[in-house]
Formats: sequence, structure tokens, C-alpha cells
Amino acid sequence: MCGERRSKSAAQDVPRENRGKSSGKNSANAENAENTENTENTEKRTCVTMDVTPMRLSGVVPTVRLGALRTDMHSAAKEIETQLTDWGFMSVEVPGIGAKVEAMMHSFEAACASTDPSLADYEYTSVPQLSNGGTHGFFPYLSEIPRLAKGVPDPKEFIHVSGALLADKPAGAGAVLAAFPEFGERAAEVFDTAFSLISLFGEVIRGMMPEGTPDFDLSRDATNLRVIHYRDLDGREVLAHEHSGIQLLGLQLPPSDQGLQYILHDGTWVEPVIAKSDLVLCNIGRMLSSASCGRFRPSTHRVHCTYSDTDYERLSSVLFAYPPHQARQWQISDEGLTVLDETWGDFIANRFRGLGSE
Ligand SMILES: O=C(O)CCC(=O)C(=O)O
Ligand SMILES: [Fe+2]
Repeated sequence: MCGERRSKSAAQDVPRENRGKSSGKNSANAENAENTENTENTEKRTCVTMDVTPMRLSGVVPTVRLGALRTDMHSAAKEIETQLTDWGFMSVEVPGIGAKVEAMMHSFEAACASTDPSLADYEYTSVPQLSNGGTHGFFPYLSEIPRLAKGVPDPKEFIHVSGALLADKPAGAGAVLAAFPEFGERAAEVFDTAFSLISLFGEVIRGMMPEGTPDFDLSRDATNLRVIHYRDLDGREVLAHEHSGIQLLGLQLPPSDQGLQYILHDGTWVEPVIAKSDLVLCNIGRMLSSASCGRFRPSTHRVHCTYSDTDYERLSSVLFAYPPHQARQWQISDEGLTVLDETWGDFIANRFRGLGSE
């Protein structure tokens, strides 16, 4: 059982009326605001951020080489620990990852536009699912209604490519990748890199936890790569409502445009500058917040964007990393480790624990 420690949940502790306020404290951020001014509006389909401080990460966070992920993540461990302590999320720069993610997102955009084959034939409700694996398949436009959205769906369509789907488990689950082979190949490559990276973030975080903390035991089958296409926004500024992920860890890959914002411990919002870059962000999910007895709060985030053109679109992708659904939940505090009777699958079934929904 968890002791007295309470989660530093900024979103819970800060009065809602203060949450939109940005932090002007960081001089790197102020400097960055000037830099972005020069590049904004130079390209069609770019949004501007209102009232939230940009947070420059390129050249600030550790560099991790694609060919040396383990070595470089271990060398970066101390900096990553400090990020988590100071910001509530983490970031590294991985030269070369941005081009792979961008090509994958564009082939998803092309798949969304295709009528023969059609992604609608691979809707998550019709793709064979593993009873203990992740959800996978296509989620049509307007199919997700986040908990805090008052019944209004987010203006997006997306796909979940799970490790199970990539391994065609159960048989037939991978048919969508055969139907869209270019997307399939690109998603498989991004999944592998993102899964390695997130496992290494997990090792760093585990090193910050008490002795006896179990291995995070991330499951490829239960982990999903979500690729999102926002479109037909109809003037909306809120593309994704404030939320935190349910999973153990999340990895936000570089999106096609700005707009992804995070709440800091003091309740102010910042916008990491990651669009079209090689920067990735690692989020704490509600499962890890629970397992750590609130040592880490969930990394609450949202997507807000103000754009001028009516055909504005945005592409993004995130890896959601889960333990096996059939494994038993655990919690560790300074008083020790408790293994619960409930499984992580039960945690998902009870997904509205904590804030937001995923
Ligand atoms: O679109 C983005 O940049 C973030 C998406 C996200 O946070 C989510 O789907 O959970
Ligand atoms: Fe999210």
C-alpha cells in the first residue's frame, strides 16, 4: 500500500482559473519566443500559440544517437532525472527520427484519403483483438470523446498500431498493414525505435524509485503507436482537451506543427518547441503515477492551436507503452512493495481514475 506521499498533481492543485497563465520566468523561453516570431507564418498551415510560453528544447536537452540509444540514454540519465523532477516530463533529441516520423505520418494521411483500400474496413471494432493485448485498428473521424470535452469529440481520425497487430496476433489483425504496405513499413520502424527509447526512459525512471522497484515489464503486444490526423477543425482552437495518459509511459514524437502544451508543477502551461524536429517528449502515465505511489504525477497535456487557413490539418504520433494486461498491479513507496490482486487490465477497465482520458 502507498504511504502518506501525495501526488504533486499540478492540474489538481492549481485553481482552474490560473491554469491558462503562462510562465514568463525562464529566460531560455523568452529568447525562444523571439526566435519563433521570425519563423511563424512563413509557411501555410502553421498555427500560432496564444498566451503560452514556448519552451525551447533543441540544443538544451541531451542528444541520443539512433545507433547508440542505450549508451547515450544511460549517459543522459542524470539530465533526464532533473527534467522529470523540474518539469514533470522528459525530452531528448534523436537526430534522424524526425524524418522517419514525418514520412510515416504522411503515409497515414495518404491512407486516410484512400477509398480503395479504405481504412474504414479496418476499424478497431472489426480488427481481431487480443483479449489481453492493446486496442488496435482505425478510429474514424470524431470517434473519440475525451472525458473533459463535455460530449464534444476531438476533430481527428487515428490508428493504433500495436505490437500485437505488427506481429499479426491474433491472425488477421495485421491485414490493415498489408492493405497499406508503405504505412505499415514506416510504422513498424518507428514503433521499434520508439519502443526501445521508451524502455530506456523507463530504466532511468526506475533508477529514481526505491530499491526493489520491479522491472517495468513493458509489453510490445500491449503497446500502441497512435498516429493522428486532425482535420476539418471548423474554427476550433482546442484540438485535444487537457488530459493525461492511462498507460505507464507515453512518447510524443515530433508533430507536423506546434500546439502540444504541458502543465508544469506550478500550474503554468508551456509549449515545447518540437514541431518538425528530432525532439521527443516522454510522459508519465497514470499507471506509473499509481505504481510510484504518487512520486510522479501524470504529465498532463493538451493541444491548442490558432490557425488562419480553413483547410488547416495537423499530424502527430505518440507511443503508449503498457505492461502486459494480465500482470498484477504493484505499488512501491519508501515503506516497500505491494503487489495488488488487480491486474493492469483491471486498471484500464477502470480507466477514469485520475484526470482526463486517453
Ligand atoms: O497531437 C498531439 O500532439 C498529442 C496527442 C495526444 O496527446 C494524445 O493523443 O494522447
Ligand atoms: Fe496525450
